[in-house]
Amino acid sequence: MSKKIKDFGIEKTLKNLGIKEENRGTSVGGKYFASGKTIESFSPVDGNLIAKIKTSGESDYDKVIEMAEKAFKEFRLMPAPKRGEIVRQLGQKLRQYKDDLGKLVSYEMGKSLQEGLGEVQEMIDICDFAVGVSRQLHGYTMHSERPGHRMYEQYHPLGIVGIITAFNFPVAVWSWNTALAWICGNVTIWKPSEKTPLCAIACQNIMNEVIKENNLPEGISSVLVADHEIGQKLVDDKRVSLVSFTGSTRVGRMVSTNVAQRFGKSILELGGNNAIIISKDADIDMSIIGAVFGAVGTAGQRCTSTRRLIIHEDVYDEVKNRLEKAYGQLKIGNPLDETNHVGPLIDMDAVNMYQEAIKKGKKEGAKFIVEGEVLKGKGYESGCYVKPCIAEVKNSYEIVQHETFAPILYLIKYKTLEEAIAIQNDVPQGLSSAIMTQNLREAELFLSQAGSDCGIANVNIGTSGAEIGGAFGGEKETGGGRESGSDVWKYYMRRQTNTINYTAQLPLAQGIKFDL
Ligand code: UN1
Repeated sequence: MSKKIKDFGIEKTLKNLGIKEENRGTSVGGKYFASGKTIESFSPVDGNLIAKIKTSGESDYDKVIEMAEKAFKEFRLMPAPKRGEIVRQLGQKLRQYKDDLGKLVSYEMGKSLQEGLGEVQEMIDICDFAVGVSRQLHGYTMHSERPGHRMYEQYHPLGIVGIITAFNFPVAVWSWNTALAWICGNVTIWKPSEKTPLCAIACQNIMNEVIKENNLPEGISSVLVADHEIGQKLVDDKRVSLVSFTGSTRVGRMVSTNVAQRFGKSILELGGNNAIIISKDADIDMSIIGAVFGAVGTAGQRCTSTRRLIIHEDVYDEVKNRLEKAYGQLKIGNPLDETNHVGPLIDMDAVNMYQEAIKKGKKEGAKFIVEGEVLKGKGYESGCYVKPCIAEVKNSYEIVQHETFAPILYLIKYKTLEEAIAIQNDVPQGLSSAIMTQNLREAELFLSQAGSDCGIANVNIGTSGAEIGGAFGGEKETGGGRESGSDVWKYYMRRQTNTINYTAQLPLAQGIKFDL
């Protein structure tokens, strides 16, 4: 390993997280399956190879599923609050490993250390949340129309939950799914992004400790380190009751069709194209901070990143000038250094997409007020560092209608709030949205049924940084799925309506007579 990695202390981090040469791959409990090819994980921070990882082949896949099926038969019988206790222990372990895991997230994915730690905090928070929910998996009771009958509904676990996650939240999204899936009595198989396999292996190692200490069946949680072909098997597999997929709309469309074809369930968290409306009644200081963090945080690689600013004509020039100034002060560099605001993109493919988007935008007429560029020179050796940029556009430009996972911010001018809301909604995606205003009428209209059509709508907050307590997800091409808080647990269970007759007669519903 190179000296640079040693400087980051990444070797020690890997060691602390139990990542060794022999366990870098698919793991079910403490067992490893690695008959597939070897992949490499490079850090976008400095371009160095962090480690080689063994993937799973087809024969491994079936073993993983079989172990999960076996584990489910046992785990579903454990009372839900006891399963909650297991999740509580996972939360405790995550507290213990927070620093190391946060650092690995930052180094392997490229987000800032603060955001890496924040991601682990989200994992801890969802565990705490799920522990409480494990005692509240309740259904309704209804009054039967028949005398001497009782009617109620209850929720049962589904079985195997397949979790397919993206590189940008390499650990948190898994935990949102797993913590809830578990308290509901399911077992999980996680297919992480091939771009961030070490983060997943680290999580599984932490999980393995919980499994071992509680004598749980190994198959209740596994990480399947494999290519997209094995991912496809998971999607097509009838034994997988629910597929929770986070990724692009393009892939999500295929996942959803394939899962529906076999009548499986799916949760989809796909692309966003999030806007902040900045009203003439906005607190401009707050708006600038919200917009800049939303656009350049995680180098614009959150589903919830701010992609569009829809600005009232009266404050347009002021906002534009202040943004230009703020962008001039941004420090771009190593995300492990807390003084930097913007880290690298995940890889060269992402850099190419950033460049393509700028090119396309210019062709369509976008006027760049802060130009983008790929940074070169000292500290930028990985080739993944790009300059956040800002362009004045029309909402109808094709490039503006697309989600580009990069720090490109589009400015659009508006006159009336109705027009601003129409612009905000006039994209295929529907994840997150926000309005900056101190005017109650505007805020309420934005939140009303005539307002934002997104799954998340905020007032005086940016588009990113959702808390785990609310249901997270979006409408339209974002896929309609919901994850984490509120009553999202219901997605991970099957509903059963039960009617019990405690009389000696058999009256039929709807007054139907059937005498023999
Ligand atoms: C994502 O970008 O995939 O709201 C998830 C946020 C985070 C989650 C983002 N809590 O920015």
